[in-house]
Amino acid sequence: FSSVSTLVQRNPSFSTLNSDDISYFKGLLGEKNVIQDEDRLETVNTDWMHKYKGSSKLLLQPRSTEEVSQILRYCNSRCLAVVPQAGNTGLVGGSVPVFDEVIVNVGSMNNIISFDKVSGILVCEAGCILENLISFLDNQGFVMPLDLGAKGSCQIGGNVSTNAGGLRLVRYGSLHGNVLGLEAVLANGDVLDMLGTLRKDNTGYDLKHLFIGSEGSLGIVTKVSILTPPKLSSVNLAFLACKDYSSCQKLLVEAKRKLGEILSAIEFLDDQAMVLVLHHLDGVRNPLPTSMHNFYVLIETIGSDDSFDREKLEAFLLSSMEGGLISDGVLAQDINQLSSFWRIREGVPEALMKAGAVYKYDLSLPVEKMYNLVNDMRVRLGNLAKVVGYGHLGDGNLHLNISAPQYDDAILEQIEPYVYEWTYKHRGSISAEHGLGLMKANKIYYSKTPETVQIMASIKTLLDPNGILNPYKVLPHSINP
Ligand code: FAD
Ligand code: 2HG
Ligand code: ZN
Repeated sequence: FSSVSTLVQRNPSFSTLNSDDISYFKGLLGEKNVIQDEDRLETVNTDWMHKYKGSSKLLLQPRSTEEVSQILRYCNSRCLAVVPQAGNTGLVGGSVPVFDEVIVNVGSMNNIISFDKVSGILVCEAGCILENLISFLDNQGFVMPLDLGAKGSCQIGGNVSTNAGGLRLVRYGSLHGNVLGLEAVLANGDVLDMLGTLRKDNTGYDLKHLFIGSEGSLGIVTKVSILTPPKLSSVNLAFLACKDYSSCQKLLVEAKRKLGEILSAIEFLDDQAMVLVLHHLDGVRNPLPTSMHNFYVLIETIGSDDSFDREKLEAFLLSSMEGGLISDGVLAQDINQLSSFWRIREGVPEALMKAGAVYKYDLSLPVEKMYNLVNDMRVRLGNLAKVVGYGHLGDGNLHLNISAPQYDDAILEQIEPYVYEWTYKHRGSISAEHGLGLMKANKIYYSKTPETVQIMASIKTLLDPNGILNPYKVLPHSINP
């Protein structure tokens, strides 16, 4: 486990749990929603990467906004620190306690409240699992504007709280655009009802945006309303090979120009990522097996006219092949092939997990320079570790992952602060879509000015004066002890 928690001191103003607290929670939620079982606690204290580990003694599972409100009101009055946790698939150490914070998971609040088939507006509780929402909408003839590899476990409340990006952001835009409203419970138990379903509402400050991407530091999200686009009948996916990164980038520019209105995803992975996927994931094979290529790009289109879309995509692929941007490629012939191609891209994080220790960096960078960082890192690290590059090409979002047999300070010293300085120098973001969590709370100044961070801290103090919500995360420890 990371020694990261040794860098942070437990805030002495927080209380520790006592038997009266447990009795109160049992009275409020019933015995079975107050979890003290050691095995269960071991799981919820540990993050997806098995890199961050807390020592919470209590997991609470409320079933209603009112229960969330009572929990927070009580915790605030007792100065008990709280970590909101959803699917626990976060990758920055934000969803697990650092010390003994009480874990609150709204996973039992998983009802769909309403779905309007005319507007496509879905209103649901925050504990709904993303994949379940995708299936529900599919049956209704609609799609979620958000899709990501962790869909089987992550909850919409977790997605909203991290402002998750994912595979279709290039088409549908971010949750700041798609979330029309939400309900959140503040640290003092007050319920903020901002659960609007309007496309347009300019009545003053749009406070819901504070909760989108605030990683549980300002309140617990309990309900969400989200705009969902209609499902279109024609989906095509090409799995392509490129000889160098410059070809991937040119392919992106061409795809935006020539496939614009039907382009729904454009993702890439390098040969190192492909090697790991083929080695560590069962049943995965390379769709372009004749030789290994340096880069692979997935281009997906979604449209309403099958023959038109297919023709358009085929013409694009042919001209890209003739222009030398693509060295090989294959189009998915059926739904099974389509999901097997996606499995390769979505499986990269899992393959890296199986390969050993992993250092993850999730960066927004100018797309034309993005891969230079991967090359620079390879030079810096030599034989110490494997450097893998993949991500959301269409969004300028690089996932730089560094894989090693085990965590090693000598490796970390080669990576940090170099990676953050590189990103700062290119005016990028040190967190494109995963958030800051515990991992990057102290690194915020690489991407935000001191004046901006100060306003963030003032908002935190206004909404959570005792600092009980997800302490040690998001804001730097100097101003968020
Ligand atoms: P958690 O991990 O449980 O929590 C995340 C943060 O939100 C924590 O800070 C937590 O305190 C807070 N939180 C959770 N629920 C609430 C709530 N109800 N109210 C307030 N705060 C809350 N991310 C992307 O952006 N794009 C991707 O493509 C992507 N792919 C992934 C693929 C894999 C295989 C994995 C493991 C992760 C991936 N992620 C991706 C990261 C992660 O899945 C997302 O950040 C996701 O949105 C987290 O949701 P969760 O339900 O697991 O939340
Ligand atoms: C993805 O796009 C996720 O696969 C995870 O955002 C990235 O693990 C990572 O670094
Ligand atoms: Zn991603």
